[in-house]
Amino acid sequence: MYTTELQKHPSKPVAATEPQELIDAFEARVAADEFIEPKDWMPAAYRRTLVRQISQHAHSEIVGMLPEGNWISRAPSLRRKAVLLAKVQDEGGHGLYLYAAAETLGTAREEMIEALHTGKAKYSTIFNYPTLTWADIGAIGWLVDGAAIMNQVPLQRTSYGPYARAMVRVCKEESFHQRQGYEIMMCMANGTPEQKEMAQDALNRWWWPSLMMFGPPDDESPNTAQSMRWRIKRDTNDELRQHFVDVTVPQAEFLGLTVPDPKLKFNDKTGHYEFGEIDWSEFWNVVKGEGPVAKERMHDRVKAWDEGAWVRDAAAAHAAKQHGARQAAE
Ligand code: FAQ
Repeated sequence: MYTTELQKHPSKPVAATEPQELIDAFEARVAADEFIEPKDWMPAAYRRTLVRQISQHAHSEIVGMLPEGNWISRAPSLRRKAVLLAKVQDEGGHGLYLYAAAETLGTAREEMIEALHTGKAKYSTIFNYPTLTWADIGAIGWLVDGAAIMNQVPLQRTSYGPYARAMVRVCKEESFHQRQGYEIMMCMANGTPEQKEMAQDALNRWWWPSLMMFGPPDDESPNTAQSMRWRIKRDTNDELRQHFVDVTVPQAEFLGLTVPDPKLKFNDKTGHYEFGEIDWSEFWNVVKGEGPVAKERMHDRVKAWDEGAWVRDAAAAHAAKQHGARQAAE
């Protein structure tokens, strides 16, 4: 089964064998907001946490190409096709920067890909939901890229240098993606009654899974406390989720669409929206590999990897040839 294993103790305490003076120096640098770089000393658990998070982030970008890639040939105009094609290519690029950032921690890309394909590594739950209509492409750009930006902007200041720097470009591109999604939603919400209905239906289906993207509630998030101490995460899951709701609800109102949450209510005292209970059993089922299209996604990923073998072989042969030619010339 394409399950994603749940680790019981993902951020084990720093091993007793690690010299205390190195740990102290590392923690002082993190506390001073210095970037940790690949050749710097770091606790093994910090390295493990980063490889876990960055590789899962990379997998999410690559698997995330599938639901939208599915619509390139069906986009309603040449302009829409070109824009969507560019967006899907951007997501592929994000995956590559992220794999490269994770590789600087000493884990081979093949190892990470193998973990994805065998169900040992996770990727974002959101990509296990199907894209049923063109309005879903608008909803993904608006909500999914919107949630991704909310999470990734603070990651530009994450404590590991290569991850933080990769995020700078990713965030610029995601911001463009969010706008293209919102523009699709504006066209549909202001179109025919049938188009508006499609836009509302897409919002109904993507709203709750988008809120789940931020991860479990803080009191059920085993990694948050340590990741916040190490400044890998800059905000907690619940803080980012609340920020997303506060920013996105007025956008839905502007579209004339209704957020599918009868408990949604603006609280004048706190200045935040209150929202209904998230179905966490659905979230954990999807994390465990039981999402509506989880098996299809993994099948398509493995197929793409297998069918791309000749491209990787050709690129490696070309690089070896170039290297040989350079050596002969020296
Ligand atoms: N899906 O203790 P926490 C995108 C797992 S990019 C699946 O809170 P943590 C771009 C979590 O891994 C979207 N699993 O964990 C795009 C952990 O299991 P583990 C991806 C999830 O790491 C747009 C366990 O639950 N973005 O969309 C999820 O502190 C459009 C306990 O959770 C990133 O990856 C989930 N939603 O916080 C592409 C951002 N949530 O690993 C195409 C970077 C939690 O211990 C089209 N990552 N889990 O076995 C992060 O910020 C964090 O890793 C969190 C989770 C916030 C996702």
